[in-house]
Amino acid sequence: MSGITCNIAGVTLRNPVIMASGTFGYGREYAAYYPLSRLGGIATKGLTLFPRAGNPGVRVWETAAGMLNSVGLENPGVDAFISRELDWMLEQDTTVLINLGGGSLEEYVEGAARIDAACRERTKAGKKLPVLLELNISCPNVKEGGMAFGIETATARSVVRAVREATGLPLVVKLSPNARDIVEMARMCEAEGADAVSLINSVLAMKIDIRARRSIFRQTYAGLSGPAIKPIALRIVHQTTKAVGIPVIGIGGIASAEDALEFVMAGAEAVQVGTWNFVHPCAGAEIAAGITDWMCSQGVASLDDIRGIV
Ligand code: RRO
Repeated sequence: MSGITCNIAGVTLRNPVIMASGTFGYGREYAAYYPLSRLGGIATKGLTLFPRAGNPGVRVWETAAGMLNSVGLENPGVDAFISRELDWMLEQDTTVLINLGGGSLEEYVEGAARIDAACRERTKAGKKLPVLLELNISCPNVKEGGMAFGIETATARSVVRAVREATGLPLVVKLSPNARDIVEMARMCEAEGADAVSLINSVLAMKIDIRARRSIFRQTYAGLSGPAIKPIALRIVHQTTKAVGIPVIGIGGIASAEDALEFVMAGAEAVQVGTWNFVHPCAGAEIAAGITDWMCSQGVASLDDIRGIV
């Protein structure tokens, strides 16, 4: 069904269902459950220029309708990703969103430049390259990076501008609901030449161990995701799509085709499924198939016919 494809910065996705960063690794474990070509795309675990061990102590905690995480950007670093994972991901016949975090402006720029060079090399070698760079300025769990750049628009602007100059790859900026003004942030991304924005990252939250009388998490706060945040995410996506002309990728608690369709009706070009991958490993493929079923049952030939209808 062609009406289910979507387009982000000239890259055509088979369907609008992308696996969210940090919930899908680099795809290898999930490939045992279904062909990853059933997905619109996969966002990698957040990468940084150098490897990071992540946060000590408790990293995940289930809540009534979602989960808290304090992973702390554990990743093998950009170079290891390029040498060990990138080619495998490109063979899976789906779009790859390379999620990039950083602890300083220089680290973001160097990380983006290395990813850009690796992609250029592969394009020259004749490889098809459905790759987007997803710039993460919204990680809530590391002191010296991520969200520190995504709260104030002026600070975020310097990162978006510098990364935009460092790469010709299609650029998606992943935004934080903890930003002072996320709509203004999205407008800034558009003005600085970003091709799309993705939102929302997890919501800063907390869990207290009343026996120990302290936070469960060493960093005190953690990121809340899952169905608990879906109505908030939907509201923010709706506000943002009305304010910018670039595509918005909706993220936040999507657990069914119906949830995904709500985001499309709010104006999202595509969606990301995160926490639900931990509940049902086949969630992504089932949600994509469910969207097609719904369209057939409703006589909707193209998602364009319902996108932003609300
Ligand atoms: O690794 C993390 O702790 C993390 C990241 Br990079 C992010 O972007 N969002 C999140 O909830 N956790």
